[in-house]
Amino acid sequence: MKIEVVENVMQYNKEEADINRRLFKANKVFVINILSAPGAGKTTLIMETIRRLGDKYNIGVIEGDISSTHDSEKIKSLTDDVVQINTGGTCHLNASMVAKAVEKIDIKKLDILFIENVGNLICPVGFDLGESSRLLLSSVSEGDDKPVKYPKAFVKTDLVILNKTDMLPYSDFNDDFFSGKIKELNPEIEIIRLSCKSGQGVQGWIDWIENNI
Ligand SMILES: Nc1nc2c(ncn2[C@@H]2O[C@H](COP(=O)(O)OP(=O)(O)OP(=O)(O)O)[C@@H](O)[C@H]2O)c(=O)[nH]1
Ligand SMILES: [Mg+2]
Repeated sequence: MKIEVVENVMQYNKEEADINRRLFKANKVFVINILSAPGAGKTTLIMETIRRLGDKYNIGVIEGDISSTHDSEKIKSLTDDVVQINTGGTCHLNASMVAKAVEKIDIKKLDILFIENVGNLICPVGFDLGESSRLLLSSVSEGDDKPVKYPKAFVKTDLVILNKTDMLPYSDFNDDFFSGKIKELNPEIEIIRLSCKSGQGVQGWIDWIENNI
């Protein structure tokens, strides 16, 4: 009985995600769902991307957090097209929350929509939001063992970014171990290494967007 309820929830989410996907496609919006642990740099990466691509594309942002408008206020300094979802304790976004948030944005005028998921490497993984691509953002300060401990997050993604590479000289992060584990889990996946702080490698991410949009 319990299993049936869980399946129903996931089936409902899938149907809602498909509706979102059709809406995004009809409006030619490239939607990127960003997953990471808390503090890996999702908001910083979104802001850096808007700084670099904001003159060329109309970029909107849906900010997912358990509470507060802290991140959306930062984004607001760069674009008006930002909507905050406060999940009120739920540890991930779902497709219905995104559908409601999208009603508050002029989706027709957007080229790119970032969805910053709730910082968490477990719960958001199973919830399709209707995105075009999923990005798993990891960072040097979290350690090199995240692919071992949270494997599903590294399997169900279209791209992995390793952020905060400016911290490599001050840490014992082993990139061979990190990338080796990811390749075992997801042999075809691309890994982009960058630092939002120094700017090193960020162009690789910008190129990835422009090649996939
Ligand atoms: N050293 C260094 N710090 C960074 C880098 N990118 C982001 N940070 C810092 O990391 C901290 C967290 O960054 P955020 O962008 O808020 O991270 P987040 O993933 O959005 O965090 P949550 O929304 O709380 O999950 C901030 O103090 C950033 O300035 C980087 O490349 N290098
Ligand atoms: Mg954030």
